[in-house]
Amino acid sequence: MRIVVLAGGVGGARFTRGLREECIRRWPDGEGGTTAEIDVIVNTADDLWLAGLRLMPDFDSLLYALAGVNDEVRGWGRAGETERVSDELAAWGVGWPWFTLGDLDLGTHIARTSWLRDGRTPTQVAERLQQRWTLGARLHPVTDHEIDTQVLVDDPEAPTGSREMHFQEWWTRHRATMRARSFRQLDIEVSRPAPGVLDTLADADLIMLAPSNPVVSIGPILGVPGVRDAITAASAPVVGVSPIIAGSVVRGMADACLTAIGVATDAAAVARHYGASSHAGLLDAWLVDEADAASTSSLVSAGIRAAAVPLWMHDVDTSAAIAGHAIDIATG
Ligand code: GDP
Ligand code: FO1
Ligand code: CA
Repeated sequence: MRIVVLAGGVGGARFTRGLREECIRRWPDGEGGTTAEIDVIVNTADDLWLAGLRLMPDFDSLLYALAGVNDEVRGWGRAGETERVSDELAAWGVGWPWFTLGDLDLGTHIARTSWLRDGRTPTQVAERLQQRWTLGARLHPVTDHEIDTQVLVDDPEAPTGSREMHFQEWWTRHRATMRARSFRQLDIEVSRPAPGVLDTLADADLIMLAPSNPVVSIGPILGVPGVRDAITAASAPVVGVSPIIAGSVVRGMADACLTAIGVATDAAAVARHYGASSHAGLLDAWLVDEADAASTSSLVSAGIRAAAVPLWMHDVDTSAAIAGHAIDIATG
C-alpha cells in the first residue's frame, strides 16, 4: 500500500503520526513497523531566511513529530527546548524579537543551512535530516524553489493603501489580526515540483489531504505547477480530512486565511473549494466531524463521498482512527 499525504505543519504532523500508527495496525511487517509506504509532500511556503539561516517550519514540525522529539504543547519546535542563543541574538539585534529560535531547533537550521551552502538542494538536505531518526514515512519538500508566502495587508500610510509582508510576520507577529487582502507565493509560477514528487503521486494507491490549512499549507502545494495535474491524473483515489469542525478552525487562525480567499470557515465549503474529482476538482471523498454530519448529503450531491466521524486529533489513537476512516471511505 503506497499512501501519499499532502501536509502542512501541526495538523499535517498529527495526522501523519496517526496514519503511521494505523498502517502499522493494518499492514504490520512483523517487526513493529508496516509494509505500507507513506510519502508526505510537505508545504514549503512558510519557509524563511532569518539570522542567516534557512527555516522550514512545516517540514520541521513533521520531522520532529514523527521522530517523537517535538514540543506537543506549542505544536512547533523541540521538546525540552532552551533559548540561550535566541536571547543573545536579541541582544545583537539579529532576527525577529517576536520569533524565537530554540537552541536545539537552531542546530537543525544551522545543519540545513550549512548543507545548502555546500550546494545541496532542499530535497537532498531533507533526506539528510531524515536519516537521524526512523520516521516511518518519507518527507518530500514540495519544491526546491523558494516560494515563501507574502501577505498583502491594508496599510493606510502606504501610497497604495496596502503593503506586503512575509507570512511569518503576519502569522506570528500579528497573529493574523491584520486583514489579509490576498496571499501569493514568491516565484511559484516558475517553480517546479521537487524530484520524486510527481512520481510519488503517479505511483500512489491512495492520496490524502491532511486536515491542514487549505490556503497557506495545502494551497501552495497545489500551486506548484504540475502538482494539481499529477493528482487529478493519478489513478489513486483522493480523500481529504476537514480541518474545520463546527465552523471552527480547532487550532490557529486558518479562518483569517479562508476569509481572504472568499471561502467560508465551514467543513463543506472547504470540500467544495477543493472540488469533486468528477467535476475537475480533487476529491473523491471527504471526512467531516460528527458535528457537521448535516453537510454530508450536500457533498454527496456534489459528487464527493462523505462521512461524519470524530475529527478531533487528541492523541495518536484518535488520529489513527481518523486515518482509518479516511482509508475506508476512499478505498471502500
Ligand atoms: P500549520 O502549518 O502548523 O498551521 O499546520 P497545518 O496547516 O498542517 O494544519 C493547521 C490546521 O489544522 C488548523 O488550521 C486546523 O484547522 C487543523 N487542525 C488542527 N488540529 C486539528 C484537529 O484536532 N482536528 C482537525 N480535524 N483539524 C485540526
Ligand atoms: N510560532 C510562534 O507563534 N512563535 C514563534 O516564536 C515561532 C518560532 C518558530 C521557530 C521555528 C519554527 O520552525 C517555527 C516557529 N513557529 C513559531 C511556528 C511557525 O511560525 C508557524 O506556526 C507556522 O509556520 C505556521 O504553520
Ligand atoms: Ca504551515
